[in-house]
Amino acid sequence: MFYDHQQIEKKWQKYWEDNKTYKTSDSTDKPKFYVLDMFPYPSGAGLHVGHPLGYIASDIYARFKRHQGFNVLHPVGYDSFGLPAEQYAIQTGTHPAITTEQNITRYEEQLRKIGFSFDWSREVRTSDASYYKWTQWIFIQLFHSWYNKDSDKAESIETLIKHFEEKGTEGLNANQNEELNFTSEEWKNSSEIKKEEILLNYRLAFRAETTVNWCPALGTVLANDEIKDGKSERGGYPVFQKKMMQWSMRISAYSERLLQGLKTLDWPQPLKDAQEYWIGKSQGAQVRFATENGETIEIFTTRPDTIFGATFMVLAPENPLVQNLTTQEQKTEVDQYIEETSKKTERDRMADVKNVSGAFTGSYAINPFTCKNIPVYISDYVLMGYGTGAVMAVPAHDERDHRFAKKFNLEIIKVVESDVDVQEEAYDSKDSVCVNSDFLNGLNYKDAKSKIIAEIENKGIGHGTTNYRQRDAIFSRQRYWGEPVPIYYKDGMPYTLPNSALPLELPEVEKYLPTEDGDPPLGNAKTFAWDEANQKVVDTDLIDDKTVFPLELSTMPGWAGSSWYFLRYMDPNDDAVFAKKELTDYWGQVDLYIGGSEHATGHLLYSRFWNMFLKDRGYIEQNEPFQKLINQGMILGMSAFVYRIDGTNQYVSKNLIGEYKTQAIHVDVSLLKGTTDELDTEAFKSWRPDYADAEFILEDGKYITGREVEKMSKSKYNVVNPDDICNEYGADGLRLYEMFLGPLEQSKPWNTQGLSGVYGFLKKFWNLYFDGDNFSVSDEEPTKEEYKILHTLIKKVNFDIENFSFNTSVSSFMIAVNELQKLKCNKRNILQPLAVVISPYAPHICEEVWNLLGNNASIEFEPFPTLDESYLIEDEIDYPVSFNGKMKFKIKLAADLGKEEVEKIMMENEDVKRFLGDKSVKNFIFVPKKIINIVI
Ligand code: ANZ
Repeated sequence: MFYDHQQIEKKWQKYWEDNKTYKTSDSTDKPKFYVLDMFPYPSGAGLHVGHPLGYIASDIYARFKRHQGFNVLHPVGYDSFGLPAEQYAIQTGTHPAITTEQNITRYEEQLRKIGFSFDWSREVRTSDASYYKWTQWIFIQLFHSWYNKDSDKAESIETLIKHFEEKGTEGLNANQNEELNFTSEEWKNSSEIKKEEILLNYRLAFRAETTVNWCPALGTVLANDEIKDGKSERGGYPVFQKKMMQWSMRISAYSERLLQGLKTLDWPQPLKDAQEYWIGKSQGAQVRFATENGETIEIFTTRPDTIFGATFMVLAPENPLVQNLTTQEQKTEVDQYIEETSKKTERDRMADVKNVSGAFTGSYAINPFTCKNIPVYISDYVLMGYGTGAVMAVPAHDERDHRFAKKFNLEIIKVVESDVDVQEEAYDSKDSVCVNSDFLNGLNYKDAKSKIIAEIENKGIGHGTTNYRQRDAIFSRQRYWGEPVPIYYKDGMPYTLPNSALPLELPEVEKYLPTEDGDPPLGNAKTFAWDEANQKVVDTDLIDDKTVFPLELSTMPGWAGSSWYFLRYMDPNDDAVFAKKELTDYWGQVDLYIGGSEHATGHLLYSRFWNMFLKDRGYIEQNEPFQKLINQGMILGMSAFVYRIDGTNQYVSKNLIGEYKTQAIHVDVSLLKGTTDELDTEAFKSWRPDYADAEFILEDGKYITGREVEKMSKSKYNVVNPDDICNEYGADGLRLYEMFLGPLEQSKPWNTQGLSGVYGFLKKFWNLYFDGDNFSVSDEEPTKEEYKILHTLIKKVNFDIENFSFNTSVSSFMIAVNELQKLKCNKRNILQPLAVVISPYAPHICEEVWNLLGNNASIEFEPFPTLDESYLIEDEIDYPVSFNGKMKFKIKLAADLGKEEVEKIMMENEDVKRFLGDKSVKNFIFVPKKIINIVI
């Protein structure tokens, strides 16, 4: 029977949609299972075959769990705010909402064609006002919260105000920007503005002057993970350091919990390592060094045990102390150096370890342990945002300090033995001991560290401390296409909008560029001011700073909406809460999350942070959002090249290049003939005007292109569109093939040629159910052999899916179907369960045969066939028979025979008699189902 995949797939996709087959109920007795994909940004280019890889894997898993009787939540949505639609708006004037809508329509069409079992009714879009209303609401909750280090969680700002009213700052243990000290009287006597200013110092969403990565070409601030090699990741524009007043999120308050939480997660180790490194916990001490002119320099060190070797100090050029420490003579040099530093990004500063540079301030500090005067320098290798922005330099034991000392001719004193390589960390070994100071002599690293910290505390010049590299996350973007921040300004202080005013909708603007005054694009909006008295958004012209106030003009970063979407899927249409507690309780954690490893230190940290915050404030129960996570590998493209002979419009076929001087040029893979490497030269000529009169040097009448594996990308012309594959081989073919390519986590090249293999398998599977053109399945009882094939497969697929080894399942399907075909098996008791086993991978064809088998309901909720191990038990064992341990021959014996019976049979066996000759048996060794060994 002809396997008409197009007709079958269309039919079932319509059936699923009409019958809402995958709509998930919230009230069932079934146990829950939450399978989530990292939702896509709907780009203009549409999907290529690399995108669905993870989605196919998660879909198989979701379907498998339904067969196992779980209530599965498997949603989809769009991360639909972002730069590309806005850049397009700047170039063309098309509203980003329009571009986004078009792109989503296209994505949805493509996704539906692949037959995913998404509950489409739960779709969310981060750019929908009904969604970002709740992103804004979470922002407001963060604004009205502070981090209490004693209770180790976020609390309402009200508890902080109460503390101030009762005790001022006394006994307060908070995560804050700056350490403040005031009494309850002082608090009570402060003006409203002063109080607001103080509270901003503690809020989890706060404003502070920060050095940011400013990208003038994009007109916005970028996060560190949005920058690659000093350029913006999108567009490759230069990025500069600039000080700006910015919204920030106090993620640093959660550093320790983010670190500890990792231990509870089933995530790939490299991903955990990346987060651990990013958070960057170091234990050491903060020490104050006095200077000659009365200033105090506070430093952070992880190696207080080396303090006897601190022969100079280095400050970050931005350190505010620099002004007071710089002497008149050194001022020009220092100012010039500061100016140079401002041009470098922090990344460049950290990366450039070879070229040390710096300037002397002219001042000296006093080493509190050696009591020697040590010079104070500034250098860009010390960063302002880390520790205290100052270091004690120990050139004998720190590589960067060593280079600096060499360049500026400074003293180098070795204070630790076996730490000679000036390698940080090289010195953790037990036998390293302190030298050169009576105080620490002979002590090892740990003891020296504790002793010196105790002494530092004793002297009252510092204390032991833990530092985290992770900084607070900058939250403002000077862009249009993002969530408006629900804040207005009164007397220069930020106030949140009331919840009743949410969503604060993105206003219309005429231009998507910054205003002439350098305000973000929202500054162009005509209606974007807050009327406090009437509690509504009004025309910007009405701002009088008495009752009508300006609204915040920056928008939220891309990561805001994606930091909580997994919660919205649990209750996507609720207008009263972001998600009802009973539903977040029921769905709990995401049980399986599949997505790319590029989100390691962005999305996956931010969403853990917001999740922990929502838990702290009692809105949800679970501490961690994503219990198990898998990073799918990349599907690589097979780029094709033509070879243009330099200075001509002549192209030489790959194997004839020889002496020609040529340039390899990417050609679109769709210009190749079928699945071969041969170029369709006519199609090539009409591809671009430049190639219209191209000439070719052919081999055997053909132009053979060069092929190379590269990242799949539109710019390399090697993308394969899943729509084309679905048309030709079916969605089932695409699904099976993507899994068949190799282990999920690995990167692997796409090779269209391999598709015919899985397509052949689907046809074979289909034909098991047909006799010629007639559907034909017999009710005859299957043989043991047939059952064995089925149950071997059930066992294998169960194991494979639970271990995310989808590729090996596909090979097992092929083996099973081949064997059944050989046996001409068409028995219902085999073919019916077989369809269920294969259906998570190839749902359309399985629905069709399931239906032909006379079942009316969808195959989706059919219990996964249970394994009957008895079919797998071997009836006969092919025993190797050894004499004195040497294998001589094999013999088939019934599997259930015991030692005595086997020995009896063996003693009468002609071969055994021959090998024995006249010798007698000293020992008869029998290991059931394994070996027979006769000792003579
Ligand atoms: C003395 C010392 C001796 C240091 C030694 C290291 C080795 P991690 O592990 O990353 O926390 N440091 C402190 N603040 C800095 C800043 N703002 N910019 C650049 N470097 C800074 O690194 C902590 C170490 O990095 C600190 O310990 C300090 O140098 C330096 F043999 O102090 B150390």
